Amino acid sequence: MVSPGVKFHYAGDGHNHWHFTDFDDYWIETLGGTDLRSAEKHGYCLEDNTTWAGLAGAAGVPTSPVYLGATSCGKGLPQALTVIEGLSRGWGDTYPLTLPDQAIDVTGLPDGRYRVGITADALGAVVEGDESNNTATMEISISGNTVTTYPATATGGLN
Ligand SMILES: [Ca+2]
Ligand SMILES: [Ca+2]
Ligand SMILES: [Cu+2]
Repeated sequence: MVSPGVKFHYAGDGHNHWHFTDFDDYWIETLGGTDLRSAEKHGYCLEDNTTWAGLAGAAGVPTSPVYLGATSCGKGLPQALTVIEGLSRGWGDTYPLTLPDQAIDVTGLPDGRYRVGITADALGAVVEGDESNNTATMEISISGNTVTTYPATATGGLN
């Protein structure tokens, strides 16, 4: 499907490659749904680095990665006129916690139970076959410097 609203920007802040702009939005909220804090990172160099078992072997799911950050995303090419990056069906792009800029600052939030959520394509640039499955949430509890996670209550993804 064609998505003319999709934008990319060159991230020179140590990434030195092109990011898919506003790919997602993620936040922490009260269990009653009141937003507390939002994330800062919304742009990514997308790559296929994680298989999703639920679609393994399904039609249109490549058995090996198609898009890899090392060979796509226009690394070191701020003047590029064409950039190819993406996520294949059945693949995800997992970000280890060591990658910078992903944190949600919870300074000042009291110990307790909260919900974290993420919405893919929150601004609606990507035209999808199903626009209703883009949000996932899970509950956590914060106690001092310890965060405990509880099973996810929804599934999500761009498709
Ligand atoms: Ca969409
Ligand atoms: Ca979707
Ligand atoms: Cu990057």
